Amino acid sequence: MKYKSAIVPVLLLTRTVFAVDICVSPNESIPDNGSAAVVPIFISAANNEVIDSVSLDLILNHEWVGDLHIQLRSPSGTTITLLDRPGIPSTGFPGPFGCGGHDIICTFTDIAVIPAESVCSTTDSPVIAGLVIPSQPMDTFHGEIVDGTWELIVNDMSPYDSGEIVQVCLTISTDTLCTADLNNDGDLNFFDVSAFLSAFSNNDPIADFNNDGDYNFFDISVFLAAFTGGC
Ligand SMILES: [Ca+2]
Ligand SMILES: [Ca+2]
Ligand SMILES: [Ca+2]
Ligand SMILES: [Ca+2]
Repeated sequence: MKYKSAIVPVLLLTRTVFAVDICVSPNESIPDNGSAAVVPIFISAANNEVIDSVSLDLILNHEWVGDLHIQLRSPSGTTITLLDRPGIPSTGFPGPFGCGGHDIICTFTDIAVIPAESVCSTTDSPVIAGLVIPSQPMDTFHGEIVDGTWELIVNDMSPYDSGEIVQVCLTISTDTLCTADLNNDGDLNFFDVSAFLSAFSNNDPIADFNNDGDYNFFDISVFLAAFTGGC
């Protein structure tokens, strides 16, 4: 008597397998009330490594943090604002020119509980410290490729007080896309093979596994390698 197994292997669509933790120390002056200071951060990763989460550590000296507008741009060109002139618009304290505190030593992360914009003191230095929530969520980058040039973009929006970017560290965890899961259901099984063969016979670009515009043995070979490699 033959039995059919009722157990179907369940494989996750993606897995977190890769993490980047890279620092640069530009010691770059921020033009006072002028053009942006841009710090490039180069990351090399396979192009099926996509972003799960991002955080950024920043050490920045400045005499008046309320002058600062800080953004982070991904290799895909998505730009989020990390800090947008803390204390502006003013609600009384600290006054019309924003937070007059000195210096930043902080980590911008979505898991913080205090918005960076809400922190101000005239006595604490660094005034923006510890874990802080960026103006726009880091999760905006979720699912984008990691590989390429990231940019920290810092503007000083007001005359008289100035500063410099001392150090920037980018920490990124990634997911690896499961390319053989062609029906995108999180499992690798007969249905993916069937979907591949159907796409292959129709010259559907999803079957062009080696990305050369042709549909031939090499695509079958790359697909089978991805399939047997699992997710
Ligand atoms: Ca603001
Ligand atoms: Ca200034
Ligand atoms: Ca599947
Ligand atoms: Ca091909």
